[in-house]
Amino acid sequence: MRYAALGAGKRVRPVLSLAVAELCGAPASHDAVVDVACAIELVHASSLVLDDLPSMDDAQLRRGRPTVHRAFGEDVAILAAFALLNRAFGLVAEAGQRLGLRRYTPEEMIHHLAQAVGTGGLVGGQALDLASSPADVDLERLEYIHSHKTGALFLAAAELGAMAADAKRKDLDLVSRYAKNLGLAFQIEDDLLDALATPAETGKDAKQDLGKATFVGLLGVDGARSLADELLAFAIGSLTPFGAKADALRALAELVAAPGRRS
Ligand code: GRG
Repeated sequence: MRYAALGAGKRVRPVLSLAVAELCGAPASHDAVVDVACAIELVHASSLVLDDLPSMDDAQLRRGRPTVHRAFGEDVAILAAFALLNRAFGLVAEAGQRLGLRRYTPEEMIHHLAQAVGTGGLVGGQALDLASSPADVDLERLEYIHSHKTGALFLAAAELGAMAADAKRKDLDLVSRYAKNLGLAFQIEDDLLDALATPAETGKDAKQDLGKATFVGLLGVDGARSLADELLAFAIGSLTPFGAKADALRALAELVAAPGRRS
């Protein structure tokens, strides 16, 4: 579990949670707010372990070192993934109680996380991805797959960050719109990296997406970049009502755009 959770990842999702919590008025250093952000990262770590399994992507390398099943065996990898997921739900339940919010209950926070993980989120996106051969996948289906497989956890990161700050419902809606667009743009940048970067740069297997439908495969490098730009512009547009208070989220969108901008 520690190997899966503490490797050299970018921590984009918990940073998103913390930046949203801060924007909505909670100190990002508050223990319970940090726990909520960590729960999001634990779900992400769990999803990477499962995604890498031989029956899924059969990946050898993750975060610059052997994948969990290669280091510890497939049996341990599966157990670690379940345990990380359980710990995530436990953390949200405990943090939700400690926060004692006015607008949201711990059950509501747990429900949002469950939505993100289940058939309407990561599991659903992954299942459709596994069931699709590249020839069946048009842009609409690809967007569906990745707004679930990748986007749903970005959405939950923002929602739970806002809830942890007891945000007004209208602010929750605005940051949700930001996060949905950011999540899909992040996936497109990930496709660009898979196509353009080396394993030394990504810490992952070379051309892991070969033989799969991707945004780069469907739109080409330039088309994928312009779709990512469009989504990031929508994301940033949702932040207008917050003014300068949302600068950290604007900076995060710029960071997400950076890796796929190589020639
Ligand atoms: C039950 C949690 C659970 C999942 C089951 C396996 C699965 C369903 C879904 C796979 C979801 C997945 C791994 C999507 C890929 C998302 C993605 C772009 C991962 C790379 O994220 P980065 O770049 O990785 O943030 P680091 O290593 O930086 O954290």
